[in-house]
Amino acid sequence: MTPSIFEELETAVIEGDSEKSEEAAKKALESNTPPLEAITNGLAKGVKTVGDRFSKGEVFLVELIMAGDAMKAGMSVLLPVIKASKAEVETLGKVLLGTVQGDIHSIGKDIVATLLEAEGFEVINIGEDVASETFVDKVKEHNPDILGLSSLLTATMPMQQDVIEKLKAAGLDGKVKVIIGGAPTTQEWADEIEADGYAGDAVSAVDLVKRLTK
Ligand code: B1M
Repeated sequence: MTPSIFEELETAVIEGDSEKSEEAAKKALESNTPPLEAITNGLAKGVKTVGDRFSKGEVFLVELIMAGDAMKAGMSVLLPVIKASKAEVETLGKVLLGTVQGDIHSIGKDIVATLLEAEGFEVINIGEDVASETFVDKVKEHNPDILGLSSLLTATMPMQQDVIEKLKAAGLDGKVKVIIGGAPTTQEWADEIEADGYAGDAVSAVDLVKRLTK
């Protein structure tokens, strides 16, 4: 049986094959598959499978790296299309986004950034492994409506709290709303660290930002 386009995307990431991933992403667009569906039902499933195998000790770090690269290769085809899909004239608000210190996971954050841009927000994506002090400095510099903190490692979740505490110490609480996300984070964690919101995926992150900027 011919594999579906989602299976092709998923397999390309599981195999850590960046070229195949890019080709499958182009094929998805040619067959009018919505790009976000290609990411969530294809690429992201593949990277999750490899992540699960990694945590069971079935694959090594090199496979994890290759899967991440293959996911990014597919996304490099799909994200620009999402971004271009809804060109808003008016900016709905400004969002500063980054992954906290000690954490280099970028993929989920970059999807959040692209969806927000597609919905008409100005997004300043300051990257990964961002020191808490840098978040504070960037908030002062750009004066965003929302600060988004991504964390994919249990070990780096406390850095989300650290940023919030440093914002308070700098007298910036109340001036910017802080939202958190990333696989190990939860609403309970957001409540505990007094973040203004939590989102479990990129679509709910957009809903949350819209709610908070209304
Ligand atoms: Co790493 N890694 N990794 N990794 N990695 C995880 C996170 C892990 C769960 C794998 C596992 O063991 N099963 C595990 C963390 C365990 C834990 O702490 N709970 C892990 C580990 C241990 C590590 C290393 C420590 C491995 C090592 O070196 N021994 C190391 C850490 C490096 C570091 O950061 N200091 C490491 C490295 C890497 C790579 C570099 C190889 C690569 C990242 C490449 C890159 O991002 N440029 C990588 C990858 C690819 C993964 C997995 C497989 C996939 C992550 C991903 O991109 N998912 C991951 C396993 C997994 O998640 N199942 C894993 C797809 C993405 C679309 O989903 O990121 O969850 P996600 O984003 C979602 C939501 O979470 C949400 O929206 C996104 C889209 O819907 N979201 C937000 C994310 N940020 C948000 C922010 C928001 C709102 C929503 O508001 C601000």
